[in-house]
Amino acid sequence: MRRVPLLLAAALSLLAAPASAGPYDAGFRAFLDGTIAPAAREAGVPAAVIARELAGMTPDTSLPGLGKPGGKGAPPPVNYQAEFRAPGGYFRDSQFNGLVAKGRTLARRHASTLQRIEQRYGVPGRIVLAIWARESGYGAARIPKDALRTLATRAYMGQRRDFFAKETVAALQILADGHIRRQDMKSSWGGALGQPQFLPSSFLRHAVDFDGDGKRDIWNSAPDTLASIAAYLNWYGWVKGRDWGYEAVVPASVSCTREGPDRGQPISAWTAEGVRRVKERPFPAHEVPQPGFLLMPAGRFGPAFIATDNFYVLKSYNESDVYALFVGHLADRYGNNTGFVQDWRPIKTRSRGAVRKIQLQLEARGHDVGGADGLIGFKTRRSLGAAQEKAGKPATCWLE
Ligand SMILES: [Ca+2]
Repeated sequence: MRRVPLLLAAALSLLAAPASAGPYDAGFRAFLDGTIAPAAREAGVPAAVIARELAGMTPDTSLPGLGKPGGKGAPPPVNYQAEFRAPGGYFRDSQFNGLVAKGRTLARRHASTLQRIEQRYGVPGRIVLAIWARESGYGAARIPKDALRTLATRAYMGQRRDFFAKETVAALQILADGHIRRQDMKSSWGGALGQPQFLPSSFLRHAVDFDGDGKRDIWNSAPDTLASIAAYLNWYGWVKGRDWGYEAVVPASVSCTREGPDRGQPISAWTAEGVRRVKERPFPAHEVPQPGFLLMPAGRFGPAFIATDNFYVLKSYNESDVYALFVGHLADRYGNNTGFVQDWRPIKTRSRGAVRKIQLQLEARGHDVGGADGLIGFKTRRSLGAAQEKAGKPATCWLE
């Protein structure tokens, strides 16, 4: 390998010297010293750790979603030009086949660990594996960022600054506790840590040392990662012995406006109204008296489901219905790798801005759309359906 000529090396080091400091470096320094460091001291992080970890830190202005620093600048607006993706786009067979094959291999490799995890936390191994897959490709995804710098930059000049200031302090606590070396504490661009993609506060509450080396290492240890995911779901109320949900056929007599976690009833009541499981399979006997919830992510244009409470526990990981359904469906596919029985039919999509406009119109007419954010959640779907019914049309619970 050729050595860099000495003169060139000197010129390069000049480029990196403070003479070429970024426009926000001084303000960021003042923010670290005046806001983050005192908060960290108050949280019990030793002064030596704070000084060591914050020394020489500059903001990472390459992160997306940053605004002007200093607390006054408005955060960058949501990109309302972006197309809202139809749910069916997330469920192509091609996306699942690779994940299923790799997941089966990993299920065998970690069989005894997953068994012990299920015994302790009540969460089935296939659910834990599916979240691992979704969050980091079973740990194979590149997680590129210096977590502390990413979080501190967001706290200084991103959206939700107070939230990220607390997460920055939590990240310092993780370092102070010695779970991971700074250079190995990697995050996504959003500041989510390691293979299960925990924010630092979630790490402090939920991360588990399951391989017994004294460190909660969700960056390098598969047992720690898997147990941490299960501990998280357990804490959010995973109901032991219940599944996440079942694909179901919903007759026209049961309105799609009855979707949602606040409109549940015993599964036996749904079946009494004519809701059936696909392929004429019965619901498992132990589930029948338990609560079930209608779930129709594409309204009448796609598969329908009777979800259990555990579906909403999956949503504690990520509040999107499509996310939770992806995890549940992948967990099912480790078995026989078959797709949904009902098709995702072609469906109307609009920009987030256009969806938001429709949501504001629905709100003006007294509907609850769960906040006009340009995304189509269950409250928006059933409000669309209610407006259709009021207009004397059959409800599709989707955009017209
Ligand atoms: Ca460990």
